[in-house]
Amino acid sequence: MTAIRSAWWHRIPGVTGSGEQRAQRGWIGAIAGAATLLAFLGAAQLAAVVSGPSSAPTIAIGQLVIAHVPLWLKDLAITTFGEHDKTALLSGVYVVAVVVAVGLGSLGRRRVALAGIGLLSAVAVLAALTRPTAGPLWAVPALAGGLVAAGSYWLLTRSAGPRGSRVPSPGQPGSPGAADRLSRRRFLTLAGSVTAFGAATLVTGRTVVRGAYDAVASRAAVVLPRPTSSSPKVAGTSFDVPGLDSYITPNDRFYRVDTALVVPQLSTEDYRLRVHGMVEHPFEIGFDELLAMPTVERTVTLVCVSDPVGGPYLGNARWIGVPIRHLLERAGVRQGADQLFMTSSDGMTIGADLRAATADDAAMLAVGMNGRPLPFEHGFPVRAVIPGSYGYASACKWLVDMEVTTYEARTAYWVQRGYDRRGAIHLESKIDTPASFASLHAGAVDVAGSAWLPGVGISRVQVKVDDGVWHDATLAAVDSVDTWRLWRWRWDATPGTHSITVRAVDARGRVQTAASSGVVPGGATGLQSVVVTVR
Ligand SMILES: Nc1nc2c(c(=O)[nH]1)N[C@H]1C(S)=C(S)[C@@H](COP(=O)(O)O)O[C@H]1N2
Ligand SMILES: [Mo]
Repeated sequence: MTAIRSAWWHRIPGVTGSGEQRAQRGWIGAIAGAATLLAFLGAAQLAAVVSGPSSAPTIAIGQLVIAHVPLWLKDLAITTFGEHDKTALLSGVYVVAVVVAVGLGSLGRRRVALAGIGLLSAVAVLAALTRPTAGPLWAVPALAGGLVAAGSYWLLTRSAGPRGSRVPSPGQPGSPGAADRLSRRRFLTLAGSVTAFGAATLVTGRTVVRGAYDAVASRAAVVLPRPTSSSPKVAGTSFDVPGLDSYITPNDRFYRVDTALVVPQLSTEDYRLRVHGMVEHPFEIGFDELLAMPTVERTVTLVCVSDPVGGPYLGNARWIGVPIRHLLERAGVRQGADQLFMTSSDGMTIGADLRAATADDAAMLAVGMNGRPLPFEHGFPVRAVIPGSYGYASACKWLVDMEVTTYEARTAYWVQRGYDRRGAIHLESKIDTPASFASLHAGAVDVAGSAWLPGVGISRVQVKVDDGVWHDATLAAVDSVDTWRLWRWRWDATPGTHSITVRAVDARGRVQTAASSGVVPGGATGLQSVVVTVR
């Protein structure tokens, strides 16, 4: 009751305190809260022009959440939202902010609201300053947002109250009802203006800030080197079966997994890669100098540890890049090192097995993907590709730092969160077609999919129907042992409900395990089955 009595919107003339009017006043407070939040976000977004898109409050808070999210929740988010996990997270941040702002606003208490604005600014400042790549300027957006929000709120609440000269006194023209309407109109006009200001700065601020920090022109100017060595272009790497993945995954269909709410934009002109740690000659290298080194083109399949059995988080591309071993030969690796610890421009850390990173030329710092400069989402201008380990333990995107070290000395991001440090990819296979629960006609049915163990290769794929015998599938050609291998099997389908199961055998003769394990800590294992109905 005290809260209601002390609410600022109670000063609007004509309030008698009836339940209906109170509810109406609550609405006014809620509108003030929502408008103030929008002003905060908009002003902060615009101010982020001095510090970059990642310093904006929603992004900084979102990144803070990502850094602390428990593994089960992260896996739940990936399985529920797939590659829309980032949109889902940002929507969550917005929803919480709106609920809190509207809730606090509807209390109608200035102190509570101002405390709320202060708290929001403080959280956003802290979130921004604790990001791994933050500078002191990263505090600016949230501070600017807080100031503008406090000002907006003050204006809004003042407009609704009778303070100052606007109190209608006896003898003045106008009844209390008219003053009430006047006051409300004034409030709504102001609320509309604050909302419009917030929305406009939010939308234009986003465009302005992204534009100021993008590297689109830099990427457009990149001319990829002609690889000094290229794996042969092999015929017969795919089958003409509808629903089967293509051997090479087009860039715009390649899966994307990372923790970046804003895709980093590094220009090649400013690009520097540091090579240091347990080496004789630490050095820094720029983009052009890197491209001047001998380059290779190799086809390598990338797999995410979060890929469930039969899942979509893998892809195969032809990468152009500089073998990591050339860089490390130049640096001179010292005895005792066993880890290549990589850091990206957005502060991700990825530790790769040093031996795997130097064993073969296919372990490279890639600059090209399927004949194009790396897309921004896939690590422009430089990323690592190391066959045989899941992405979290090999494939650092937006790479800016390589430290030769030991597993003992340095622990990478996902390993800190419970994943296996080596991250060796498991021998796996999947069925692309028919889809689960497909309804088919009896007779010839094409069953097809892929199987992979990058670094080793696939020698055989087998398919069985229900509890029948294993049949050998036909294998497509591959241009290296580092890629998935497409397979097909012609099934003479009989009416009824059937399950189709696949398994692979690697080039060393090992059979894919049927034992199923979950994603954490070392990646999923088990056999994929699809259930289909044949009429
Ligand atoms: N900088 C950075 N690099 C990263 C990641 C990341 O979050 N940040 N994710 C890794 C993971 S978990 C995977 S599976 C691969 C995915 O690469 P892609 O998005 O190009 O398919 O990138 C790896 N490199
Ligand atoms: Mo991953």
